[in-house]
Amino acid sequence: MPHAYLLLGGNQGVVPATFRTALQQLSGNGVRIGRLSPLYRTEPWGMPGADFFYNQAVEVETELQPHQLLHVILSVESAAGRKRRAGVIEARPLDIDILLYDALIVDTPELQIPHPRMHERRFVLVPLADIAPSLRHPIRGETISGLLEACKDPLLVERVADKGKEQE
Ligand code: PH2
Ligand code: MG
Ligand code: MG
Repeated sequence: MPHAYLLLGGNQGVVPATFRTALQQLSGNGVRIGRLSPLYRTEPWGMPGADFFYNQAVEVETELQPHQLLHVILSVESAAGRKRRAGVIEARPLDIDILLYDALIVDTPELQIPHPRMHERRFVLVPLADIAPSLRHPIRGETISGLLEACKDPLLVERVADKGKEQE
């Protein structure tokens, strides 16, 4: 079965609980949940003054094709109360990004895989390196731990607890 890696993010509401609900909804919709990184609190990237985020990386297995997976993800995001406004990055209860899908490269207006900015962001690479350090980026040819070592992002990424089972 194809393997994909997702990044959960959010900076509005009780985010750890939102992540748990999201994982249940994904697994009820053809997405088998594999390894989970610890949960991290992360400084907002490209959103000066915004609230800190929680981020968590998730390994999944699914027979859904990338665009079908995106469709499921968008419905889980909107069930969590996510509203989207075109062209604005704003606070959100839940964002689920497809980082990698096997070694596939997808480049369409609505979906790009690998996630085009993943290698620039410690809030992606730190949790992803916890569950897939030796996975190779299909375009850059580098491993996730190699990308993390080379990453110049100075923003804070702080581990809060294992597996999303922390106190809230
Ligand atoms: N997501 C963004 C923009 N900035 N910063 C952090 N720390 N975590 C995120 O998940 C995040 C972000 C766009 O989706
Ligand atoms: Mg995102
Ligand atoms: Mg997104």
